Amino acid sequence: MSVPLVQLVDIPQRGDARGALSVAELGGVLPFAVRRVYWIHGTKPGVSRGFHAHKQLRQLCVCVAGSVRLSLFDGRREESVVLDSSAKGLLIGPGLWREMHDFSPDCVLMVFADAEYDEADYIRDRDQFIRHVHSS
Ligand code: T46
Repeated sequence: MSVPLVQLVDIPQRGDARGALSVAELGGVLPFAVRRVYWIHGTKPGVSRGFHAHKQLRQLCVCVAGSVRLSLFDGRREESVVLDSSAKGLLIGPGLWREMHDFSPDCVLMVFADAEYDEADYIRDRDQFIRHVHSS
């Protein structure tokens, strides 16, 4: 049986009567040490993002406000998931073409990454990505 492309993890909720608190820590929900955090927000209406894959990078995506649909493609299969809760994280490993669609106006997508930004780790051409996965 094939492994699902969409790997969702439950983010521990430590809120109390005062409000919510969500935790992502190494050894908990994070399977890697974080070297970079970025967040995607203010995406204009109708705009889609992503359209690339990474050769090595591992990431955990958490939609901390609003919603967004992520689609993942491994060169053969495509799966899609709507992220609309800060209690769920999406783990994305290397070798997956990702696209982000249907951003709500208030969407804030926080991304924890296991490496610093490196443009050389990106494959931004879909045909090149397909060749890359079929040759490895
Ligand atoms: C990913 C998806 C989910 C930097 O200078 N440093 C950074 O850490 C990042 C992430 C981007 N940039 C620059 C590179 C571009 O000039 O910011 C600009 C926008 O980046 P990009 O077009 O790659 O953004 P998205 O939203 O299409 O993709 C991002 C991540 O780049 C990518 O790793 O997996 O979010």
